[in-house]
Formats: sequence, structure tokens, C-alpha cells
Amino acid sequence: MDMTEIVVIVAGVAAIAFVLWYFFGERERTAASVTESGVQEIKVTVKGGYSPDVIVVKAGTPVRLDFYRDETASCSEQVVFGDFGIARALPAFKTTPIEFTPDKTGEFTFTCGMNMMRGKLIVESA
Ligand SMILES: [Cu+2]
Repeated sequence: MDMTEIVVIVAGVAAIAFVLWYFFGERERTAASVTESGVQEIKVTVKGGYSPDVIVVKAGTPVRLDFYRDETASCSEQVVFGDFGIARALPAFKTTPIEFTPDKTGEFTFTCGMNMMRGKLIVESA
């Protein structure tokens, strides 16, 4: 094997690893921070996806998710938390707070109105 072949193989393996990580890797978990008023607050940027897309909160404490929609793509114009009966329109370039108190623990998916963009809300016991 000459150097060129080795470089091509290494680059190929790196590209495959990246694709696997991108689609299947464990996303970074972002824990909400608790404000003075006792609300678990987290900012979520909406742009071709949710960032962060894994949010960890505690059950029984009010949650406020500030969704900032940084795009006009129609895909993201609504966010749905089906397990909590919440569906909310997200105006472009504005922050839309979504407030609720999770009363159950577990992992809950939130999506855009078309069920394409996805994020995960992990509710842990207090
Ligand atoms: Cu969509």
C-alpha cells in the first residue's frame, strides 16, 4: 500500500464514523437550569432541527422551554409535545415559551407538526 491508498482508507473510515455518529450517536443531554422562581428553563434554537435536541428536566417542577425559531422553513412552524397535549405555533425569529409541569417520568419525543424534526424530553424523578 502506498501513502495515497492509506489516506483514502483513513478518510473513508472517518467519513463512515461521522455518518454513524451523526445519525445514531447519543446526543448531548442538556439539563435545564432552575431559575429563582423555581422554573426549569431552557432555550432551544429551531433551525433545521432542535438544538439542543435532548433536554433533561425533573418531574413535578414547572418547565419553560423557550423555542427560538431561527428560520422561516415551514417544516418547523409548529412544535408538538404529544405526550403532554401541547401543540404550539412558532413564529419565525421569535421566542415562544412553552410552559408545563411534567407529571410523569420517562422519555418523550417532541416533533415538528409533520413529525419530521425530532427532539427528546427526558423527565427524571425529582
Ligand atoms: Cu416538519
